[in-house]
Amino acid sequence: FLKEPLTASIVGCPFSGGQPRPGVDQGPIHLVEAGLIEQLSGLGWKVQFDGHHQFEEINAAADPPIGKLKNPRLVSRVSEAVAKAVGGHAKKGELPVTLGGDHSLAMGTISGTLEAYPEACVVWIDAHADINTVETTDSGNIHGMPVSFLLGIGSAVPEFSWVKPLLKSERIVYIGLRDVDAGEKRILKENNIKAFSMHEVDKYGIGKVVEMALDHVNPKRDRPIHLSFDVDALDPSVAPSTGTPVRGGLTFREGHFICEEIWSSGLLVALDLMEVNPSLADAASVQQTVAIGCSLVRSALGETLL
Ligand code: 5AB
Ligand code: MN
Ligand code: MN
Ligand code: MN
Repeated sequence: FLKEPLTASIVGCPFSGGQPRPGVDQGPIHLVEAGLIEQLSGLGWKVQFDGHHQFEEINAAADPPIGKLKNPRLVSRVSEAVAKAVGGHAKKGELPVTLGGDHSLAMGTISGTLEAYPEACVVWIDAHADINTVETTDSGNIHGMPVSFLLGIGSAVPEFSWVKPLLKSERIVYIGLRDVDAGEKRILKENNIKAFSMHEVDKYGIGKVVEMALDHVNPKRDRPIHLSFDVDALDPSVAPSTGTPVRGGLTFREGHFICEEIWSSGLLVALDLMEVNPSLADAASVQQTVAIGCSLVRSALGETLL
């Protein structure tokens, strides 16, 4: 699906409005400063990056909650801008690499991908399902909700009417889950959404899990793949600097293996690397998390061990 010369378009999204912890907006800046662009060039990619996105600002007074949802107008407008950016790159046959920022941004990135590739499927790597609806969310943090908006489940929020329910429930698969809210568990069951939790990773091994995951969303291995990777899928000992760490996560190798396999499929059309928060944890932990963010992206873009 990608055009030659292979071109990675970096969509830097310094955005934290989908959750309450400051600092996740610095994630993309740290990833780029750590040398990500040069590293991808080194792998042979043509890399386009013309600076991080400057998002419109809406102050808190002008953006009161809608129901429980926090910063709804800001999250909606930022994601809409991201959808346009990602969709534009995808339509040109470039690979959009979105650097978050919090995971509410995936509402935008996946909308953009599906606009360019209606048949695309989503592989969502996360400790969390991010599928709360207006009805089920407890926190009101929209980074825990993007998947429900993409599927069109839960009551519609007029502010988000630009998000088209373009994602079908059989076109998304999860790997790494271990902190799923009760309401989310119900939604996953009711909608027959395939999910491989850490239990399945332990039971079958990551190799078999990735194979089963792709068999589900991409049985003929002919659909474009959008990979949305939340660094909190990794164990906190591996990637400590993130807003909602949960113990018992993917190892360093398991995380990279997923990226390597998706690249090997030849079907990757969009990548998100989300929830790196350089203001959480000590300097060494930050450096470690940022370095792992970069190496996950490299693995997804074809870096091999041999
Ligand atoms: B993340 C929680 N389910 O809705 C909620 O980091 C956590 O993008 C969401 O995966 C975590 O607030 C969102 C409790
Ligand atoms: Mn997430
Ligand atoms: Mn998460
Ligand atoms: Mn988060």
